[in-house]
Amino acid sequence: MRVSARAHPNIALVKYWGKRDSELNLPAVGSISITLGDLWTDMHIDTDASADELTVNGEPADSMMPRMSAALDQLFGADRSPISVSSESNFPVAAGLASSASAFASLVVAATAASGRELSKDDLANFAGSLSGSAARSLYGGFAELENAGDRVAVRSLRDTESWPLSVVIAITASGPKSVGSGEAMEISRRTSPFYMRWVGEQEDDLASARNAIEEQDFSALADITEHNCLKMHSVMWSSRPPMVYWNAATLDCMHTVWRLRADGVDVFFTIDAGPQVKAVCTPEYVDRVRDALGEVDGVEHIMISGLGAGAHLIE
Ligand code: 2P0
Repeated sequence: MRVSARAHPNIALVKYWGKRDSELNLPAVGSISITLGDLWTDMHIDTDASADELTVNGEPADSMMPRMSAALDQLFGADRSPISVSSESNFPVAAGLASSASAFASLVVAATAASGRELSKDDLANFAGSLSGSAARSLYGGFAELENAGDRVAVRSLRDTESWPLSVVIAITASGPKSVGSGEAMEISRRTSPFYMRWVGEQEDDLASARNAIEEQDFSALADITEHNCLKMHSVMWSSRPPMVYWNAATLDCMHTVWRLRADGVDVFFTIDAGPQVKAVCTPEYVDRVRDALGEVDGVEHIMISGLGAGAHLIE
């Protein structure tokens, strides 16, 4: 039997960085994200396999195998038959574009259906989050908030895709995999950054500001809190030992380009994750202008554009 699901990556506006329980993979802080509609991962689960296998865009992906096998054991039981898992994405994986979010969100939706079990959306989000923290948010479309709720997370929709249709222009400044994976990097920050506790302590205020800006559809307030929260997260990374600097020269040039555009009256702001890509969020009327400006920055290899999109779902 073959079951398939599609999930979209999400970009955090208020970010998750740090775990309060690394065993259960529970985040130290809540987060708010937007789900991208034009980038996707399709996950296929085949239950008539002769051995467990995992391929990503046609290539074996052994590093993801332990997390995937553990997830399948939870659903099908440890004495299950072999399962073949294959995925395709239309964007680069492991380069700071939240590919683990769309991979694990689509995996839990497809594998749960293949196992014949029915889980609530809340349980699916917790299951996805236990595999990769950001994946819990990709169960939801539009604007989503992830909150800590005891020994679980609670994810909810703050606003749907249609009621505030923002666009995201992604400047790819390096397409290789990142040097330190997010999970490991967060632990280094928790142990060594002198700013880590301050980061955790201020997150509730940042979440409240972003929630309010989204509710009021206040672009300028959302720009302000998103850039502040992003740069605060990177300050934690930079002040870790060893330091984690995911940016390159083009990353910084893109930031200045976004600020110049905004000074010229363009509704645009940036955010940057654990990688060198710059995600510029703008209103749809400014997409061409933002794309052209970022495309001219030295070192930008290519540009991807996405609107907002739906949560993870089964496909034919
Ligand atoms: C986020 N990131 O909120 C933040 C911002 C990267 C920077 O969530 O260890 O792959 O699997 O729970 O979800 C990337 O981390 O980490 C991430 P794990 P994940 O989008």
